[in-house]
Amino acid sequence: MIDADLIAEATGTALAGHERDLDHARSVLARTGIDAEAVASEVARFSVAAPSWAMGTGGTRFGRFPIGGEPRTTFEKIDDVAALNALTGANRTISLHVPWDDPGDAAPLLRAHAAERGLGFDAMNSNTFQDNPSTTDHGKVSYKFGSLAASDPTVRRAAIEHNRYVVDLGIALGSSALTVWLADGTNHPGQASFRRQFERVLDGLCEIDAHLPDDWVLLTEHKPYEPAFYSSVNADWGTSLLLAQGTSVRARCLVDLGHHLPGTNIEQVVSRLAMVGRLGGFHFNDSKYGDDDLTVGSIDPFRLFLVMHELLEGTGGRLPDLAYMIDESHNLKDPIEDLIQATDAIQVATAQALCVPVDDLADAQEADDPARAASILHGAYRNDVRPLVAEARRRNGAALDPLATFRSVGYRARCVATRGSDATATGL
Ligand code: RM4
Ligand code: MN
Ligand code: MN
Repeated sequence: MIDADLIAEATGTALAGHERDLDHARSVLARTGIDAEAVASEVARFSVAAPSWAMGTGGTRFGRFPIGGEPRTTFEKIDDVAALNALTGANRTISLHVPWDDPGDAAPLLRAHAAERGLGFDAMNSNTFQDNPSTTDHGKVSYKFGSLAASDPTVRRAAIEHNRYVVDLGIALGSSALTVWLADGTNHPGQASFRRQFERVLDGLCEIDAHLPDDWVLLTEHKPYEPAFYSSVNADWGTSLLLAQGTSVRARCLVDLGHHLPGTNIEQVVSRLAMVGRLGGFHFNDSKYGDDDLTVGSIDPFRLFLVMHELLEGTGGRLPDLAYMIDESHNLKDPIEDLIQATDAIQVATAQALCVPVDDLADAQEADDPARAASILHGAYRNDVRPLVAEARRRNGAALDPLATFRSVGYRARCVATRGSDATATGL
């Protein structure tokens, strides 16, 4: 654990400087009619889930370079998320991927372990893209030729049963959403019928949705390619929307920022899905080329700002209640350090988006004045909102400078000492 006293001590030393920065930010924003208080309190309210499968170092098919002291169990992953949340105050939930993190009968214990640390469970994720040991519970099958879209009915049945099992686990954990990302697709033209694959996936999703409690939501996550390289069944937001609409009134689409072909206008995708009431969740990351799973906001922070701006459209300055999660792969950085930076980047982009004077922007748009519209939008983006984000952390009892605090308390070194220098985590 990261002791609250250590955080308070670090805050105490930096408090005077922070208050000067905050006063300055307040007065700059006041000149554009923005209430800094409203921005700080909305950022303080926001929370984004940490993924259980990225609490260890990631890798590529060319190799993996573990850093040691990684969580060996799901319980230890929760300990790491508790440490992260102590520093950021904005990661109050964890999202599990099953069977990478399958607590089985220990679900109530895991829930208690999380609750003792002030954490809850966000959307559950089902893995039917690998041949997993736990699939033996649902019939021994191979997902080589797909899961819900497979031509073999016993494979489809196993995939449906696995998803139902994940929902039951989620009920025991206090979750209320299931995210379905499928690798189903083809590598060769002619390998399968586009139509039949889509129809089978839709049938499967309907059966899974029927198993969900009333207050749950089913989220469909699209991705254009990988591991399927010729066609993916749920390849784009249009297909994802068709699947959600065909499944049930409550099914929603989840947008992973890395799951778009280069050049796609992601903020417009977000706007469309939100407009029709079918936007349900978010996976934050950044990318240069494909599903690179890099730190969100590290490559294109302006795009992240534009996405947050679209999310805020028509909400009166309150982020919609969606399943927000960070979905990154930390190949080089310490996973907790990467998650600290990711959380900060999302908070900064949120604060910048909250600084957009929306009425002025609407006037400029209606007056067909692109120069003024651009200057309003860029003006908001160029605000230095970092003192407001630090203030949001301070109000949540978290660190003014989470990365520096993480390093100064020596958390990872303690993990290496207790878990071992060769401890690696399950997941990506
Ligand atoms: C996929 C997708 C899913 C994640 C898996 C591990 O590319 O982003 O959300 O569950 O990776
Ligand atoms: Mn994802
Ligand atoms: Mn992905």
